Amino acid sequence: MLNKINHIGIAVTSLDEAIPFYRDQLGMSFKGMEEVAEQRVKVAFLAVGESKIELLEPTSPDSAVAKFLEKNGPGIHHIAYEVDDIEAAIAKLTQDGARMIDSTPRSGAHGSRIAFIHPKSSGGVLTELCQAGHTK
Ligand code: CMX
Repeated sequence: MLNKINHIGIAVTSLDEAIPFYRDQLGMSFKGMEEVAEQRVKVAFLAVGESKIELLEPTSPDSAVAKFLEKNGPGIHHIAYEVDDIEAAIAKLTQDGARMIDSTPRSGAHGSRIAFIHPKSSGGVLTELCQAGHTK
C-alpha cells in the first residue's frame, strides 16, 4: 500500500528562522515554499538525497500546527507516506479499524492529495497518506 516515506513534517514558529539551520548548517537543498490554505500552514521543503522534510509554520491561531506548537513547542509533527491510490488506502485502513481524520482526501502541497490518520490510532504518531500531484 505504501511506496516510501514522502516527507517528515516538522512544526516551526517561523520558516524564516528555521530554514537557515537546515539549508546552511546541515547543507540540505531548499526546494521551495508555498502556502497550503486548506491546512492553514505555510510550508518549506528541503531535501537530502531522496528524503525530504517539510517545515510547517501556522498561518492562523486555529491551525492544527498552531495548536501543536502551543502544546509541545517546535518539533516533529507527522510522517507522510506516499501511496499510488489514496482512496484505496483510506478504504483499506478504515475497513481495518483505523481512525481516519480525513475520510476523503484534502489538498496538500504541490497539488498532492493528502489524508491523515489520527495519532490515537497510529501509536501516537500523526500519520499522513500522500498521493503525489501532477507537479511533483
Ligand atoms: N502528533 C501526535 N499527537 C498529536 C499531534 C501530533 N502532531 N497533534 C495532536 N496530538 C495529540 C494531542 O497531544 C492529544 O493527545 P492527548 O489527548 O493525549 O493530550 C490528542 O492528539 C488530541 O486529539 P484531538 O482532541 O482529537 O484533536 P486536536 O484538536 O488536538 O487535533 C489532530 C489533533 C491530530 C486531530 C489535528 O492536529 C489534525 O486534524 N491534524 C491533521 C491536519 C494537520 O495536522 N495539518 C497540518 C499539516 C498540513 C500539511 O502537512 O500540509
